[in-house]
Amino acid sequence: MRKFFMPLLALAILGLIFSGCQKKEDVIRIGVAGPMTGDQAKMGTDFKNGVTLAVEEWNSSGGVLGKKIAILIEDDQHDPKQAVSLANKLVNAGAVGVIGHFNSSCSIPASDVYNRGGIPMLSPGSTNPQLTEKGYRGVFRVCGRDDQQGKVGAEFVINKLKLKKIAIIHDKTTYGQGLANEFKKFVEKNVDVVYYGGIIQGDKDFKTVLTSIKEKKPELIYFGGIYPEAGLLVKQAKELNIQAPFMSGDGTIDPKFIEIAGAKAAEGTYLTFSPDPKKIDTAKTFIENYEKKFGEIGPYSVYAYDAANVMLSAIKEAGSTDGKTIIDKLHSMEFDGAVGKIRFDEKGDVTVAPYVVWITKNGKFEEFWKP
Ligand code: ABU
Repeated sequence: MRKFFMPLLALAILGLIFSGCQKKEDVIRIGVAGPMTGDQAKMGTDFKNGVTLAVEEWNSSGGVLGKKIAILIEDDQHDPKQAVSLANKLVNAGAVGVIGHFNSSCSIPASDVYNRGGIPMLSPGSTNPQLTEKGYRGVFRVCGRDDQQGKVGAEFVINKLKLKKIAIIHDKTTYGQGLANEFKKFVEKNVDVVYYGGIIQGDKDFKTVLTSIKEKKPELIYFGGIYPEAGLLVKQAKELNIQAPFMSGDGTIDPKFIEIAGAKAAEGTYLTFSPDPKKIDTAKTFIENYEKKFGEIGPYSVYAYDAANVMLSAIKEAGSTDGKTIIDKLHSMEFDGAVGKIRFDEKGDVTVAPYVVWITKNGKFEEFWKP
């Protein structure tokens, strides 16, 4: 009896192992990394939703290279150490490419890991120039850069608002301070910067710094940072009866900013960001499908969606999941994104990155000025 069952049992175990291995190799894994929890979770959720929609569309038409696509979602909590740790986890889990991260302070150190692992990373939202200045061939972004964004902000203050006296605050992060510095570099040729200083990301009370700024009587307060602190700054400025409007960048343009500041205090805030996807014909189907599934699009939903489609199109065209082959395709191809044609330069930046100025009006954001 034993003689009969033992070989059968061994065969069954082998079969199970074999089918398990087959299953593992039958999917192509794409990582998605960003702040999925905590005070910036809205941005990570927009990434996750955009990539999910793209992957579901690919999977419903057969996947890529005859395999289904699986998403590995990782939460960096906008912490650089956590970003490096999960980047290693994604490489070890066999991700063939990563869509992420959001924060430049996470994308930059994580890019070292992806570069060593030989896989491409495509950030939908990290705008600090340093990300693509390290010479890593596999690092790309589908958004613009803060040297472009800071310049447009400065042109707006000089040419449209014609201001003479402004204050600049930043959150001391790679992104926030970097953007504030780019803006300052361009604006101070024509405008007197009467205050320049940092706050701590995560702090809740900014009344001391705002009181110092009020005494200098600036005509506008520029903030380099993200919406949780931007919302509190604007709210507390209003409580201190500061009349000067605020201006900020792409880290602030989220409905959460208006929610935190309150619609009344947020009214009239200027923000630099890319043009409204609702005015772009090629984004129409994406917006309809996204809103049916997840509700209103966030600022980075479309960029995460485009980043995933770019990555998967490169894999399809490469006919391979080999990192170097995908990276070569990413450099040589032109992609049809929801926001328009996407092509990368030799650094991994998009060749076209328009920035415009938006304004907060009646609890919503609307496009206001083009350079
Ligand atoms: N660019 C928006 C904020 C994210 C970052 O670059 O850190």
